[in-house]
Amino acid sequence: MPIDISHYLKDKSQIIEEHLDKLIPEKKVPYNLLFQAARYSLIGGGKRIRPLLALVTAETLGCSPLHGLSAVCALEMIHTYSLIHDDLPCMDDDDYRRGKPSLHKKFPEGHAVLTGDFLLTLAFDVLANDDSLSPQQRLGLIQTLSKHAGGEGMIAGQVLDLASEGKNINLETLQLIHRNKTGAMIAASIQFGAIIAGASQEFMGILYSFGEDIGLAFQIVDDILDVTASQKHGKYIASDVVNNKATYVTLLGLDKSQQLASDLLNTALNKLKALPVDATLLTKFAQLIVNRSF
Ligand code: GRG
Repeated sequence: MPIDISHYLKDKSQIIEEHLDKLIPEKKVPYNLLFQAARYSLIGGGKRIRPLLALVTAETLGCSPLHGLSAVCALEMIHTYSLIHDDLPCMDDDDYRRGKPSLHKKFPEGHAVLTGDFLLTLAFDVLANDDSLSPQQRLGLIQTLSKHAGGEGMIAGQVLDLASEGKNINLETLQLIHRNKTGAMIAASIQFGAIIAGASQEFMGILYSFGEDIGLAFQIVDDILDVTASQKHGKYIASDVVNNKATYVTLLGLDKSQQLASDLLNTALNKLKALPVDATLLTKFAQLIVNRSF
């Protein structure tokens, strides 16, 4: 029977949601505010693209469903911390996130900084302690995450992004920013799935390259949606314009950006053909990510 990908992803998202809820319970401690704030940002919002990508990749490689569930939740913790910090007045200064007030609008700003720090730290704690995985796998995941979320990935991209605000940058610099700021965590998510499934170096390389293409396509689509969603909702000015940021749309225009995202998707999907497995799930999910409308 053909796979109903939407149904499949909805089921898995629900499981991720319940697991995140268990990983960050409220606590009867004098500093429970920290757990409340972490739960405010982490639970009940977001598309869960990164943990879902890791689970779908692992399953594509023949791993039993939900193996490494705690480990993939660490990806969502890092992603959520990055959104909390990105929304702060010293960065993008966004008042809303995931359909509700940003964390620093709901809690004192200092708490928002600390909650981001907490989620960042907790992610590595969760990885180190996922006893469904071997010590070697846990180490591999910790190495992958520290590299892609850190100074050779997401933080590097964010620094470049901040430094480029209000400047005329070229396409090469924009691509470097996007590949690091957003693409690195998407590629890391695919690598998580490959490590959890115990993939060979050869398969790991193919999947990683697939992840890099999808990661860049994801961000190009985000640039496109920033413009098209603001047009649709009657906002004349997209948030990237407000923040004086160069995007694929400002550098290439809407049509060329759309074409580039679609070319990247096709290139990525062709890479999957080299894998001796049925990659239907991963293919459908990648198509959904690149063709998403929110
Ligand atoms: C502060 C260290 C640090 C890094 C921030 C990821 C990031 C770097 C900033 C986010 C800014 C942003 C909105 C970038 C656009 C692409 C992106 C990451 C969108 C949000 O990801 P989704 O669409 O969000 O997966 P949900 O809410 O569905 O999880």
